[in-house]
Amino acid sequence: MNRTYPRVSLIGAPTDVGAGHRGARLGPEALRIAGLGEALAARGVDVLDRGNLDGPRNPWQKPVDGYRHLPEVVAWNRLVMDAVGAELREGRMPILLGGDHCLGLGSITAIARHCRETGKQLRVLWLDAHADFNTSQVTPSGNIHGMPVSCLCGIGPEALTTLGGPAPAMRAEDIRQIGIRSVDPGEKQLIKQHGLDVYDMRYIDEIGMKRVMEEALEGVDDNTHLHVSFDVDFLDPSIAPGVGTTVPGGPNYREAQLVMEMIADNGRLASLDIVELNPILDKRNRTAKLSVDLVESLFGKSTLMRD
Ligand code: 5AB
Ligand code: MN
Ligand code: MN
Ligand code: MN
Repeated sequence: MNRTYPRVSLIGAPTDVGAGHRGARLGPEALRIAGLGEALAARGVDVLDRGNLDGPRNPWQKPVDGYRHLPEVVAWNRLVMDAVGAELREGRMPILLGGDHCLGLGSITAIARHCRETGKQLRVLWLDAHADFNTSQVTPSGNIHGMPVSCLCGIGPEALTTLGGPAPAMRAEDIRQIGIRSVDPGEKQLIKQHGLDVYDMRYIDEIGMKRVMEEALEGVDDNTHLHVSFDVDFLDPSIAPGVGTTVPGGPNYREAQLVMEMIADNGRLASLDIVELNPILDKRNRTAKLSVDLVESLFGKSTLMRD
């Protein structure tokens, strides 16, 4: 299969203001050191590393009214939204190097706006152990990296839900969540209420990753902007220890590869977040290297003889 890829821009967002552990701020450097840029270039991709965004430091405070570091989370997401939007306007594919997953809000807000401007349909694949659909009322932690999906759907503090304008950035039906295995009780109710499409580990065990991906990619056509939000804790912790919130029972190496390969075969990937990598908790940058390996598959490096 001969593939041509759009030009890619790497955007580093070195922060962990949305998380409950510190260390995800080192994610962008760990991914660079693991060779992300070089690996993409070796696949024939035109890659530009835009360096790191410069936002507020992590004040490391307790939550206030159910949110930890809300002003800092808003500031970082504005920076990310603007940076991602600028790449899209130039016709480049943004790859956001997080940073914690609160940044998915800024990234997808920019992408959703781009879709409205270009008349494209949006499809988000949310690869994660968690649904990230909490609110200040139901969150067990106050950590905003557990809230980006609800905020994108218009549920949350105004400063976050109106980041890109008065209307919600996204509809619940625009997203498919894959690999989910840790959902808080109040969060579960909200997910049901809003009808989110969740392919949890039980479902993956029962029908297999191939069919799950076929379902998740159904309807993704030439008129679709496909965004992948890859929370590294999606992966089983036995292969990916370098994350703040490990949950056992995740996809193994081959299942994760298949996810990436099937997205590559679909051919509509137009933007990507790589988030929640925490090098402080990693073993010799192993999780960063695995992430790079998986991104190579996302860009068509098949382990099989299909080329
Ligand atoms: B991640 C938890 N649901 O809200 C919460 O890593 C964990 O971006 C959130 O998926 C994990 O604190 C957020 C318990
Ligand atoms: Mn997440
Ligand atoms: Mn997660
Ligand atoms: Mn996490």
